[in-house]
Amino acid sequence: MTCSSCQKAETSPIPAYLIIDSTRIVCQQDQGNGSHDIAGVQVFANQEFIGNFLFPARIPILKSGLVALSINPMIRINGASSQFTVFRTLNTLDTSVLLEATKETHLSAAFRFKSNAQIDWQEDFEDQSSTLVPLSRQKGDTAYMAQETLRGASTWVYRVDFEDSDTTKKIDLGSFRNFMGWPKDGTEIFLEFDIRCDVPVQLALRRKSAGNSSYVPYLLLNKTGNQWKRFYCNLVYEVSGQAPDTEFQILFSADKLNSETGSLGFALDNIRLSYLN
Ligand SMILES: [Ca+2]
Repeated sequence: MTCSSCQKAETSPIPAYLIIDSTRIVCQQDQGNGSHDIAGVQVFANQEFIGNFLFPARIPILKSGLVALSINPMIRINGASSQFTVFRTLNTLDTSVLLEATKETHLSAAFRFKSNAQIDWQEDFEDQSSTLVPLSRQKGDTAYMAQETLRGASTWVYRVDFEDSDTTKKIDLGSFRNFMGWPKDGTEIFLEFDIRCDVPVQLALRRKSAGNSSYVPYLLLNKTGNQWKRFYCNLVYEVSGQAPDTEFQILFSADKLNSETGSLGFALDNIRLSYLN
């Protein structure tokens, strides 16, 4: 006697498992540091698409023997797991591994920036200076370099504190530079940074071209409390299709309301802006 489900169980191929234990980013000078929050990988085995996997990932692959793997790093855009996308300014990792059915093969994945990756801005504040500058601030607001613990290590960060006062406090931190030459053809432009904030922080772009200037709110970052969080933003939507002479300034803005008491503020570290040329 046979039944289709039994037959299926008997003939189902048995996968090998790829386990990616760790990921890192290897940077050259002027590409920033290895800070990252790679959230998963896109995997191809012998040119066949296997899938997209969030970490921790135990990836079933129905192949055995020496298998060619191509692995793309993936990130969550705007902190949303629903926008899980390949971080295209980094190289695909091409490697070969020996796979055997039922067995686990472990891999440590190192990614590098593509040779045509342009890093327009990177800042880690380790020299205790910054090109991020307060554009508008009110009496009593302080913006300064401080040491904090991030990913278990002490590091210099850019910090803004609002002290108690009887007025609403507001600050706009801006990139000192107006960026020019960003691709307007739909190429992805990734801005990544670490942030810890007691107040919501508005990420925005100021666009300037031929005498016109506009303020474009991009993403409102919710309070993270005492936790540092790394964000990846794709600026393509506000850059694509703009006039060729458009300049962009990046702004981080925050308010402290009258009703909020105590020393509140936010801190930034490990900023990087990259795209493909
Ligand atoms: Ca730092």
